[in-house]
Amino acid sequence: MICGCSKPQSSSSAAAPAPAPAASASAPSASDDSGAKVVSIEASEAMKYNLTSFTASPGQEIKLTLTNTGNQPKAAMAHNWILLKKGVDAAAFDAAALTAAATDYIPAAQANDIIAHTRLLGPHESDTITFKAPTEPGDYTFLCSFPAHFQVGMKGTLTVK
Ligand SMILES: [Cu+2]
Repeated sequence: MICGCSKPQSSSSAAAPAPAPAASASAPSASDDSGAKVVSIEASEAMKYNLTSFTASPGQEIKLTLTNTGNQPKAAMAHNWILLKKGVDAAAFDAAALTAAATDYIPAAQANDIIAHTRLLGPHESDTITFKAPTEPGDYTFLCSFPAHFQVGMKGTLTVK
């Protein structure tokens, strides 16, 4: 239709009630608005994760943040978080990662062993990734592949159930 009207369609600018502020700012480890499971993990200079096990439903979306709480330079002490597929030999994966410094200790030949991973974090850096939990119930190992960290226990388990 042709509309010569000059009157701008008052598109609810000022009159519109402000949308209710999202009441979801809290809820630290539950779910966000999309139903994703929110997980926050700290990686310390003690070469440990502060969270070594958590659960998810099959196929659930997971929003995971890894934070490196340490002060040491990245070359000496960095951390990542790598979730391996079921049945992958974590020790063998970690051994392969040792030679993958050029790719931040993510071994290219083992890319198929990985469900999800963060980037390698220097001091006080953090990274947030979103991925879907496996659909098959069971235990899935996660680890830090920076040299020696897995061997001293920088690992944990995601249980899908
Ligand atoms: Cu580490």
